[in-house]
Amino acid sequence: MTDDLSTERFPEGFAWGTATASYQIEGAVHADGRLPSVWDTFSHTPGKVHLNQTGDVADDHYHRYPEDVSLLADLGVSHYRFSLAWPRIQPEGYGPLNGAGVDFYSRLVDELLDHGITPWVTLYHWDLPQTLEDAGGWPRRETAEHFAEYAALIHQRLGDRVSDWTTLNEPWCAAFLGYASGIHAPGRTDGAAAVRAAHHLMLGHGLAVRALRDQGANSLGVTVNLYPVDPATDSAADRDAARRIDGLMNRFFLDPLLRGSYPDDVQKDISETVGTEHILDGDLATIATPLDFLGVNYYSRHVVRAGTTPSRPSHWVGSEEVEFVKRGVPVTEMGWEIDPDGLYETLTRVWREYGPPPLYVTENGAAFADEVTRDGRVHDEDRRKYLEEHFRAAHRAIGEGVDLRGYFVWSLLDNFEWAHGYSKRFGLVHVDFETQERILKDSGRWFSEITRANAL
Ligand code: IFM
Repeated sequence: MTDDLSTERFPEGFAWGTATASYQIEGAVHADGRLPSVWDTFSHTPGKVHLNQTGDVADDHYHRYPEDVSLLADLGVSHYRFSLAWPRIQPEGYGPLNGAGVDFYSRLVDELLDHGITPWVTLYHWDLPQTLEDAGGWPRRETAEHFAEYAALIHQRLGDRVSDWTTLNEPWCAAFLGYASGIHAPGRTDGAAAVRAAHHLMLGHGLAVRALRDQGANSLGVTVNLYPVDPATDSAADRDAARRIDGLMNRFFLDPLLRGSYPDDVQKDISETVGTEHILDGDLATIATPLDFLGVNYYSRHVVRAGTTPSRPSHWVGSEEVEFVKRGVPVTEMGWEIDPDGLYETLTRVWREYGPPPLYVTENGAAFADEVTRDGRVHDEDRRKYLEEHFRAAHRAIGEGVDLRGYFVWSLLDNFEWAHGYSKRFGLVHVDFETQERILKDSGRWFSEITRANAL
């Protein structure tokens, strides 16, 4: 690395980007042959999402993508991370591709390339075709096989123009929020199903990596969401609570993906809930198929202590009694503690303990209660400061030898924040959900200076 890091320059060629996900921005849920995903079903089930809001229209990105790509160009980003809606491309989750759905992504990719922006595709950001959920969902092994088939088919159609492929976004959320606590789609509350879902998500990832590799792909990765987990005190019980949550949140995914094994302590923690019959010979070798990069999503830190009363339903399978402690430090609108050091710790830890392929921060950002002021602007200094502090933390990790190649801000646009509906705004661009008017926030203007200077 030849750059002078003391001037807080980022390495040459550093990928600056923003990230989005299909269900959160596209809308057009009935357009051109798309069938429902689990999120359509979930959001249309009364009481599941804030104010019963849905992704039916969202940011109407399906129709407004040219405007959104020109916003990306204004931001000066070199990369754009977005996900493909499986039920748009292969509406039932198996069988032939839906040409009209493929064409949408083909047009989007061309528009990005015309603006000199590298498309960075995520194959799965939680919108499982409802047909596959009806057949058993991720707890069922066949879903992993369907996923790999879908990956191979769409790679055949877009692989001539898209080089960078991420299989999954945040398998922890898809498995444990979706199947254990049920606060995300499909809303099941079955800890054993969640553990099996996690395994099959990772198996699907490994099968897809192999399939794409066979087709010549050479920039393949997966995105996990990681948190540093600290004990509230130095007591043995609190330290054990931290071990448990770190195990389920971080190591339960990093170990299989990067070492080809599940952590023994976590297997023991969950053993009363679920057996290991779903793990077949060869699965772990498939899951640990070598990668070209690892995507890290980082938002906050967990501080935990031992508790006595299990809370159910819970996404902390086998550790339902652990309590989460608030330290009283500033939080975002999500209630998440702002902790840039946690990003530094996460990146350096993964680098040190796992010796992974090059890293990318595939998501980091913050929701704040933005307001459009009379000058027609959004003066979101809190978000700008949040990003600056996190960029500095990433820079520090690079200075200590972490091979971090890029940083994607979550998110390009205010969007459908899952169970929170439209109540949490993460965008660098403000969206008026009535009129669909977009306004570049001050944080976005500032970000465009960073991307162009490649320095803080
Ligand atoms: O909006 C989500 C995204 O879909 C996945 N990562 C976290 C973001 C903020 O909650």
